[in-house]
Amino acid sequence: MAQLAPLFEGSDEIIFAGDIWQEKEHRSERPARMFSELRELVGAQGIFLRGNHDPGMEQGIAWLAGKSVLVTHGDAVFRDATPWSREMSHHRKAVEEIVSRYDGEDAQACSDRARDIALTIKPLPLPKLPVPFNFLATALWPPSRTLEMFRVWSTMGEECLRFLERVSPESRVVICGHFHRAGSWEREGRVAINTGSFMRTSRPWCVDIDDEWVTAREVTFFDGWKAGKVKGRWIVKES
Ligand SMILES: [Mn+2]
Repeated sequence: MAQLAPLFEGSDEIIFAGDIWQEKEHRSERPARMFSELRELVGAQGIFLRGNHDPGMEQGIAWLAGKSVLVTHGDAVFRDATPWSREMSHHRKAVEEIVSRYDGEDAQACSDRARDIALTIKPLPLPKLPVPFNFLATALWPPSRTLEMFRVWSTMGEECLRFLERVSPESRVVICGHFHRAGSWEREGRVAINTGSFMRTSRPWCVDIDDEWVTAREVTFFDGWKAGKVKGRWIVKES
């Protein structure tokens, strides 16, 4: 866990945008132990937002620089939270019932709706195949799921921008994860930043925010984790 420390140097607050660990029906004690080590490492500076894998955490959204920057996990962006999930077809009715309870179009309501959906959906066991074939099999079957994943993958930047415009038109930046695709998307003075996934073989981003600038950097793993190459830089508020 200490190898993460260089990433946090010089920060007053460190926001984690959800899915830090598998809170629901985890199979070993290791994730819970690692999560508590992480909490210890960042201490009072850490702000842990909930994601669909850890929906029990209290806070779902964080505002920075007034209401210029919104940080949230990303499942709030879609009305059905994780439309590509394997479990969705088994819980379609319950999900529709939750969606119908939320007509609010503010960020908090969208986040709460996503939390309720995450708490309702029970993870399905993976097929009994060796890793990584068990994951691959679920990604490729049924084909409608593969298509849905591809659709979300290719449109999620635009979706995040539309979400920000809908829930907080006065805001300029939305930062999330959830979609496992690091990148930035801009339209009409707004920017959506996705930090991607911190899973093995991924190239995640981190984002520095100060009074003036939002700076996205690629995280490198050589010789301890570090914030490396700048991938994008935006002024927090238009003057
Ligand atoms: Mn997620």
